[in-house]
Amino acid sequence: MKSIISILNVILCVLLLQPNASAEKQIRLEAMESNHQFPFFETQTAVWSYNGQIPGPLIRGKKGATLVIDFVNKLKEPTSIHWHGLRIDNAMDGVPGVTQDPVKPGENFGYRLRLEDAGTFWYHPHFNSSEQLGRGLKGVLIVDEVEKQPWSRDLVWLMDDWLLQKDGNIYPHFNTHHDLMHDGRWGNALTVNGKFKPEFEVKPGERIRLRLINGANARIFLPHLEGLSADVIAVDGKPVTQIFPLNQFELSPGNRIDLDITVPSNAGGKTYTVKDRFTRRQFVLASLKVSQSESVKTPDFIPPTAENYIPPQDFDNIAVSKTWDLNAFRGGQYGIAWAMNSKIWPEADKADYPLGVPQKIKFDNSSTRLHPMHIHGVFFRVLERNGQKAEEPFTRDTVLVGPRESVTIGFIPEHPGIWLTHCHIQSHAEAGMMTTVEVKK
Ligand SMILES: [Cu+2]
Repeated sequence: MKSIISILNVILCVLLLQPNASAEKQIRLEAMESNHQFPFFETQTAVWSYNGQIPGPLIRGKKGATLVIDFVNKLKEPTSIHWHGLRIDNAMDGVPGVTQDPVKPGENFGYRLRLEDAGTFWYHPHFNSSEQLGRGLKGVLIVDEVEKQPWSRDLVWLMDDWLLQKDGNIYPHFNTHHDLMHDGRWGNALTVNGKFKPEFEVKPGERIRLRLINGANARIFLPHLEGLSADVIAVDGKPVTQIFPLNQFELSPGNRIDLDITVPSNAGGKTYTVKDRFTRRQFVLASLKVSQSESVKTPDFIPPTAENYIPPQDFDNIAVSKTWDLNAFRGGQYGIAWAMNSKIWPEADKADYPLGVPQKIKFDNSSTRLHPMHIHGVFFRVLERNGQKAEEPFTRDTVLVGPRESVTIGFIPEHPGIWLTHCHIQSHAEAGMMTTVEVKK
């Protein structure tokens, strides 16, 4: 009898330990006012955060699982949470006025997210976004592959910048004339995971998956790893179709890249810095400090690629179904309006498409400013830049459209609903640069 019980116990333990991909995971998120210690100041800085943490809690779930998020708004103004890059049920997309009502102070909202794609995603509000993101509301969401990959280490770096005053407070004016005349609100303090130039200890021989997320309001990052080579294995939460070396990859607000880095086995005691080279003035973002310990065995494997995901040739015989001209005019609630086809949100020039039919869209930037254009709920492929064929071996959910540049993208509408489409420079979006793509069943 005893042995039967112990066998049953073993079976029960195995069942409990068995990773269940379709499981539900409960998470509670509270948007609140809190404090954060920046190293530059003696006093703490008042911020808005999720659960009192800067950045917000790292949320992880396995592909196929469902995250059940009990969200509470403890701010003094309405808010919402958008799950950037996740292809989910439209009602869970977190866009007030489009997919849900704003979550008022003191109210709750239940988000139910079925994790369809493994990769690097993030979350942030979609209400008064310039201010709410600028005060700190953001966090990373990682969807793990069902088959665990043998990385020595998985590092997550949420890159951000803060506009801080000399007294340590956040500069309290948002969507200013200056921000709108330029490329939005650029901060004066760059952080990785809320820290200034953090050091990450690694071991010689380790193979690291480094996930870079640009959570800034407007700043573009051009990460450069000094003395280390890296391969890009995923862009915007989707494996690339062909792995390529990291050279000049511009991460605009919203973009993510996953890098494959091997620490040389003889690098014990070395420190590798990671710099941002987008502006003329280079900034150190963070560094990898290699311990003096013995070299570990470097895992030998090839990260998965997404070979057949919306191949560019699928769009060869398709005409552009929508062109959005991106430009500004005088007017709107801030005096300068950022428009798509001369219309500002909510008076937008929208698009609608039948489910499953490949579409081509063109963003025509007739302004001299930057516009990282993001479409909710889809991965798209860049097909052309300024009429020239683009050769990007990956798909995206956000593409930087440079001054006077035109970018043609292709995608297949796979999820019904109304999906917001906007510039990810928060103040441009707040000043009108938003519209929707409706996918009809
Ligand atoms: Cu813009």
